[in-house]
Amino acid sequence: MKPKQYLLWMLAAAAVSISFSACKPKGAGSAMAGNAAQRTYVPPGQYDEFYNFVSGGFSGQMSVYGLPSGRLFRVIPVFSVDPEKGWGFSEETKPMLETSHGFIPWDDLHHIEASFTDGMADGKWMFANSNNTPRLARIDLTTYRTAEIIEIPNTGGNHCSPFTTENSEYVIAATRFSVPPDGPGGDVPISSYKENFKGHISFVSVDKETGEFDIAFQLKTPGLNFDLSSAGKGKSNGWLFLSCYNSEQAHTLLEVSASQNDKDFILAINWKKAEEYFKAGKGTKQAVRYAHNKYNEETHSATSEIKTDVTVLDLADFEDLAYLIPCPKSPHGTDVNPTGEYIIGSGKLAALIPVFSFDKLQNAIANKDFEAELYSGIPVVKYESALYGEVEKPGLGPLHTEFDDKGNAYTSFFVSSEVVKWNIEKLEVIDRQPTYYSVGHLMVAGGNTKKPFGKYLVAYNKITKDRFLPTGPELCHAAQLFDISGEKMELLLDFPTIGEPHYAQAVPADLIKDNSLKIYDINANSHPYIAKGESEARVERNGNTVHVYLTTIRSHFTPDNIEGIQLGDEVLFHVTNIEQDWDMPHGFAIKGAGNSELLVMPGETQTLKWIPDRTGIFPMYCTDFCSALHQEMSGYVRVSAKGSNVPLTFSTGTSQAAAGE
Ligand code: K7E
Ligand code: CUA
Repeated sequence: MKPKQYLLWMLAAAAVSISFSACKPKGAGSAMAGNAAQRTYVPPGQYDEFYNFVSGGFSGQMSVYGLPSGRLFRVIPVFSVDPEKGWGFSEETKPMLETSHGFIPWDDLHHIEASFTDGMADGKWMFANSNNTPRLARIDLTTYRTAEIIEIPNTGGNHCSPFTTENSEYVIAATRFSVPPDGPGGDVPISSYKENFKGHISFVSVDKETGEFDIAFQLKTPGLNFDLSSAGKGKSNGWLFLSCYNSEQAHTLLEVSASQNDKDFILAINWKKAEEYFKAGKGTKQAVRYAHNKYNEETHSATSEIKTDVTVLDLADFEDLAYLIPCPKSPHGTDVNPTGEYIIGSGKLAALIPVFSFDKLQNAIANKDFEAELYSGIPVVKYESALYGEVEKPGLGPLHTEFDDKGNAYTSFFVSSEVVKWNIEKLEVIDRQPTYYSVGHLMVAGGNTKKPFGKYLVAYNKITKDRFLPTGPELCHAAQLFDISGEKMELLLDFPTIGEPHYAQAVPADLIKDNSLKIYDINANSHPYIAKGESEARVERNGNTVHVYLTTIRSHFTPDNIEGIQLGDEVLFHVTNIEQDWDMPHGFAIKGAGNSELLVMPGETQTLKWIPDRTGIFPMYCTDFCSALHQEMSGYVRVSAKGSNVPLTFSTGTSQAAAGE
């Protein structure tokens, strides 16, 4: 965009933002279904039709809602600590947040994508990205917990991630900010961007049975900013399409300097070919450092390991891996339709939507129908040669597109604050509905799979002023549910969300609800500090470390009286919940502890570290209302001066036992 055009666009954007703060978008209310309440009402005791897994943005969490009710079921800490669950506070979960930079208890989670089998969500896992310190997470849909986090080397901001291939062969993660590759060579002038800054696209393999991640290989690219991507499906399976902005390779004031070119690119990668090269031993091993963290369900403990190399294939060394497709005006989303034939680009500053054809792209590549080579050797396919057609005047500022089961696409428009339904083959707009306000991502149930369910669309909106009761300077972000089963979209429901929602997935409840874990089998618990029953509960001193093997069952701790702790001790409460009933967690907290509670599931062991800072009596108690006598579920710890002659003892009821040395 020329600077003048840019100015015009800014003015247009400003006008829209003024108008929506002054009055509701045109047609407000008209698209609201008259019987909306009935259609979203899930009567008490009944289940929702879909699970909706929604990114929590800068809260670092993923939240789980029901559709169509919008009811919130669970918040899952992913790149965050969560005092409600003790996640990141218990000794067992801390390693999940280790990185090559040390312990990092926060990140910015933008995208959630399901594990796929044959292009359909298989209900095993959800994958999530972190946008700041580059990481990829796998969330287990039996425990609704984060099972694994892997750090991504050579990457500066893991925004273009995670995108799953048709059979979850790989979860793909690409860098948002190109940066010099990891290692000592990174100390270069920022102005040397064009020579020294590179992009990397990581192919993280997923074990079919366990889901375990491994970085198979990376592709090194010219210094571009990758925004989003979609793996091909059906006929385009084996290809990957990534939107890139900053084709200008600017390194300052990107708002203007990265908006100069009329067109940026979609980078099309033949990943099956890249995989062949990798398997044939091509590429070079680079020394890097990245953390790989796994949670073990049997030891109930996470481990963190630093890995030290990665195989990199440089696109400059291969002729047939990558092609650039010109795409108007700073593309954001790039989305592949259910048949795999159409690739939809969304230029953030564009007033049209380009639809590319996979068949035409293949022909153009076969015929070398290129307009140029850029960045030392990547062919640029002619725009017209890859283009199926353009949707004219769809709205302002397209961001993301999802699909239904009837050949229609739904695109979110940030600037004009609406969702637009259009027919892919005819390139015609069918319907448009305002959102309140400034929609980012949108999601159709199954909308990124080979067979969308197509019943519901959810818009995830950035601004909610005047939609909910005010709560100070910060208002909630929100989701809006539309019924898309008819010709016109109908607004059914607004519901607030946790953090800032970006992408989301919806999975039919029937596919996963019966897989939900009810308890951990205590006989399979191999935590090194388990007490399998009250008879194994005890206190042991090892120098200045005191291990408390503590059990919980309705409604007492064993032991519940402990004496002989001294100042200077580090006390580790290893709490085993010996219940074997569903929905029977117990909590644990002690006065002055510098972390959160523990919330321990039936059959699980978790450890709270406590370093007392003064002498006296310290109450401990169960934090989860577990029975009528929950309030009685408590105990005392006595702390004496260092070197005191109070013996180490523990008891429950009247039996007073001397603690083991
Ligand atoms: Cu929110 Cu996917 Cu980070 Cu668009 S991105 S809105
Ligand atoms: Cu156990 Cu309350």
